Amino acid sequence: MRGPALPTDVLAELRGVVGAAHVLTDAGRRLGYERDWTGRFSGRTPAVLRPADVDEVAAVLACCHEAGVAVVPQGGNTGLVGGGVPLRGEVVLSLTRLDQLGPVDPLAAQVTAGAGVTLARLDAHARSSGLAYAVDLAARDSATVGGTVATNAGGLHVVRHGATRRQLLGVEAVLADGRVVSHLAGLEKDNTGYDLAGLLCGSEGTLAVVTAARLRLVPRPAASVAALCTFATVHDAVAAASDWRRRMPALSAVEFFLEDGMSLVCDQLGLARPLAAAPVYVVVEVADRVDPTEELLAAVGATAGLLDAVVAGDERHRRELWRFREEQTTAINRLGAPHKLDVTLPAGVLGDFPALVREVVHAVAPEARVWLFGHLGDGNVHVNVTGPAPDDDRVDDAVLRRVAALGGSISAEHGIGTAKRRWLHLTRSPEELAVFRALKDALDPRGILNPHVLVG
Ligand code: 2HG
Ligand code: ZN
Repeated sequence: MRGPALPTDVLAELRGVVGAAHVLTDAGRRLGYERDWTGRFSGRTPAVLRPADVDEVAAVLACCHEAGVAVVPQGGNTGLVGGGVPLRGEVVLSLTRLDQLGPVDPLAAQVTAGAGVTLARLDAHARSSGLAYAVDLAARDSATVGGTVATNAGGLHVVRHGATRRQLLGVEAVLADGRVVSHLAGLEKDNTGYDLAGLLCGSEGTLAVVTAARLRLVPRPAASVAALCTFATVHDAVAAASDWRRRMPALSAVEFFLEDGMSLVCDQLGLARPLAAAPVYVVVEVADRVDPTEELLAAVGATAGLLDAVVAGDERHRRELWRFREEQTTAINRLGAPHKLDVTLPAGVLGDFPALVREVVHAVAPEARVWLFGHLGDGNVHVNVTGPAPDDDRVDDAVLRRVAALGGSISAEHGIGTAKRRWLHLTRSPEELAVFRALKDALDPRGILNPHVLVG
């Protein structure tokens, strides 16, 4: 099957830049780049380009800019808002071959990583110097530095270390017309004008293509201990999370899911339940230089409203407990492409949110199933809705409007992509959106970078 057309002279020039073997035009080889992980967002591309380094990225963009060819940058293709797939015939610019890792600077606790380095590889590299990369998420083996910078990815340890922007000391990036901007010295104090790295972080490939990043590393904890706790209500779990935050400076994760999610994961994976069934499950983890087991046991033991808890006795057990939380996404996806509504709520409304959101969803889609899980420690709920057709966005509309009315954000950590473009105005003022537009027009005047995403 042929994809959308690209002028023959442009295709020939691109082949000259990256080598014919790295211009994928046949349907079978394009497929994995054309469809997002959930299967909800897909399109067709005339070609997938796989440059090897920043110079090739620059030459590709110069060529596409000249020819007015739209480009979608793509990392590990693990995004969940349709921000990295060709929606209307764009060329896909895959950055996975930019996988160079610089030496860890032990004095500064920093490293420079190419856009295509996966989070798992980056963390393994940091480990050899007794350090760690703070951003971790279930898609760690595929998600890349470039993609996580472009989306300001959050993940499991935001409660302790913040999201990607907090780890970022500088970027190398290619502008729409092929010019390279690079600021990778990694000086902790560098107050010399606009923070381009901060701007490109979370810009979702609409302002420039990130090719490398200078990243902060954190001390590698000697021991991580996790417990799985159960509660009767989300209110109780929220109060526990707040209490743990106060008591345990080394708290590294507070994650929740509900009984239907536990049941789904156990059924699908054939896992035995680690605790008696309960309405709410929370994984709490503490990571420290010295074994924090006693600290965690004391904090969990003193938790008001706790129904039951199991503390992982060793590393294998800790990983087993995490599986119940980390497998939520894959288990739900097996039911059919869900509507993914990644939202943050103020702490004060989190407890009421589950009942509220079900009411909102069922008012527009009575048959829909609502799955809730996420990062309780930072108020981030992943509302997954299965049932409605992928292009029926009445549920998205109702939920996002309600979240905004409650003072929350319509995207906590996944970004806007194409999925939430229509609702960006709910959490960004007309003045802010005008600034977004001015930045886009200044940096990408021909509108070739990810044109149907975020501000597109
Ligand atoms: C997670 O926290 C990811 O597991 C995915 O952000 C969330 O599947 C989702 O909705
Ligand atoms: Zn998440």
